[in-house]
Amino acid sequence: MWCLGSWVTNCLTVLWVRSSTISGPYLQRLELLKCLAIPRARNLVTHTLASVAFSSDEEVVWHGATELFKSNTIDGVGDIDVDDEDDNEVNESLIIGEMDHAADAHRTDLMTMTRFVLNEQSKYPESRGDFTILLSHIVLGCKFVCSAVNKAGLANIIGLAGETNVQGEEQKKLDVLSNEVFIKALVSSGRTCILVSEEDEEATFVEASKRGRYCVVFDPLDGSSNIDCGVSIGTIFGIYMVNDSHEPTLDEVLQPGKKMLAAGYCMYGSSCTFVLSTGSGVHGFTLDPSLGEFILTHPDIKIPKKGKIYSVNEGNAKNWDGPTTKYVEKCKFPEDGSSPKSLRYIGSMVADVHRTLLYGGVFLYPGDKKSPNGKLRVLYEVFPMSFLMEQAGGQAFTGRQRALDLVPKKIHERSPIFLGSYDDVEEIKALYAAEEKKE
Ligand code: FDP
Repeated sequence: MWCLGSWVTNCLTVLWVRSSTISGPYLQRLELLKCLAIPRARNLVTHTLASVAFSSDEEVVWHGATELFKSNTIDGVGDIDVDDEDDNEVNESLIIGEMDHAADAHRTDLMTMTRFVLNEQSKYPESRGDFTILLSHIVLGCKFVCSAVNKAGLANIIGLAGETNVQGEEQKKLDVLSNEVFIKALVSSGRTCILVSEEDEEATFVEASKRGRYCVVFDPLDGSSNIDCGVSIGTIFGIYMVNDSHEPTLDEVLQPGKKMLAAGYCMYGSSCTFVLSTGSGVHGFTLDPSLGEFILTHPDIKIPKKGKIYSVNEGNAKNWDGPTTKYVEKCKFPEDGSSPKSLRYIGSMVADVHRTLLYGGVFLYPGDKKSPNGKLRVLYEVFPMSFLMEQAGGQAFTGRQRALDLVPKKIHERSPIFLGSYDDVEEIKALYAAEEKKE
């Protein structure tokens, strides 16, 4: 007799592991558990993993897991005996009710993000699975933020938190929440050393007992001026590896973007999309809300070599320099008889870059007379997006140099940026080169 209640208890026992001790094989085992066709039990496993990952305190984890177990038991999961005739009816409708979707019938071999990264990891026998663990914590943060963004209007968490961030911008509640979630998830992964967040003036140095080899630079909720009107926003991140995790210094993150090991973003839009590069191409995953898993939907994204769209805040045009002005003029009035480019500007970097990556064209946030360094931050906006563009076959340029060659001097430094299709950025580079010759 197989009792589902004890099966769930077994799952919880398996999950009774501190997040810092989760290893690659352990994640594989979890994947297996989650793939089992018992939706409620699978959700329980997923949620329990979330509580494990968010706390490094064993008491808190155990208490959280027990509470979760209890609350899931109340609606009839924990005590269903599959072999008991009376319970069978409930159980079958429970399972069949949740599985009876045409789409589910076709889903037979799902490439989840964890599976994808584990596959990649298996190419490097010396790999200890640390990166996979780190990524699973970033993904967890993104799922949490995605859920919070979706519920924002309902839960009344939209609105000002009454604080300003280091850029002098008003902070929204969702920004604060997202930042806390990511900091906690990253620290509790036991794999990070230094964290740089757009929301925090100073970098976070992880205490020695929880320290790992990675530095994560991130903007937990980019495009926050769009929160209140429901426009797509996102999380952007880049990952470096430290040389010395015993005595880490800020120099570990003040590195050129080309030294990043991985970069990506998660877009909270009409669907939740996670785009990742670990240095061998760019891959896109879409969150399947019914599974709670990111599924590979856009393998090996390549940006079109030339695009038909330009994306810029034209409201700043009066302050632009010569090459930017000339380029935008050429987009509207091409001299070679070709059709003008279309203008698309959302004002949310993740959404504008995502469209550029898929449809081609160019996204620019240039410097101008008022703000010579533009608006976008080098470490957690310019670098990750430039890394992705190059990995997808495009280019990223600052107006002076390849964006990924830039060496930041401060963690919140800004830089002008022109990124997108190879040929379009080439045109912009030619205009800046011509300007330089004149000087
Ligand atoms: P936001 O101010 O809404 O947080 O750097 C943040 C950013 O958005 C980017 O996401 C976006 O591309 C840019 O600023 C938009 O700036 P403008 O409003 O000046 O166009």
